[in-house]
Amino acid sequence: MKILKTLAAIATFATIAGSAVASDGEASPGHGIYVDSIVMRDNATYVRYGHKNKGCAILVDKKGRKAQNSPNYLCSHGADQVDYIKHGHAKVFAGRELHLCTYIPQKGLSKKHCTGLISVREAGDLNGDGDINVIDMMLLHGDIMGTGPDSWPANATDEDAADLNGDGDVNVIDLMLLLK
Ligand SMILES: [Ca+2]
Ligand SMILES: [Ca+2]
Repeated sequence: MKILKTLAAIATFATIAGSAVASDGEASPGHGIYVDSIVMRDNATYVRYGHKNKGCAILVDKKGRKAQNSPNYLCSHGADQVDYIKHGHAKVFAGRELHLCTYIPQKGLSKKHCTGLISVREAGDLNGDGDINVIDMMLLHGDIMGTGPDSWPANATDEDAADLNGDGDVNVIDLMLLLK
């Protein structure tokens, strides 16, 4: 709790932290697929996406290279799906820009049908600046206490990056994990 008090004492810097929030490229609608966030958490990459189309989606980098292999096609239909890809099967790292492209087994990858690019974020990097530091701790503390800057979260990736244990809630457990 001592750390919490320290964080509260420096909460006035929250507005400064808020101004440093980096905005990810908002994903634009693809061919029946959209992606909200790609967050690395523990030993997996979590993709929050919606899928209203036949076929599957696959993560692709901006040069058109597949960022995952075939067993990890994202095929769930319906909105707000979350799927994860174990590391080792995907060349995914924080800061990499990826998008989802339609993949139909008979036709292969369709580069014409892709979402907008979105930066891969490591859980705990709330502001997306590539580091996990005291600014992220202040943002998370402010979010939990309801005293954070209005500028955060700026997008779905910000929100998902705050959920360190991936249980769907942002609370003091996530803060404890961030402080480790
Ligand atoms: Ca950060
Ligand atoms: Ca959580």
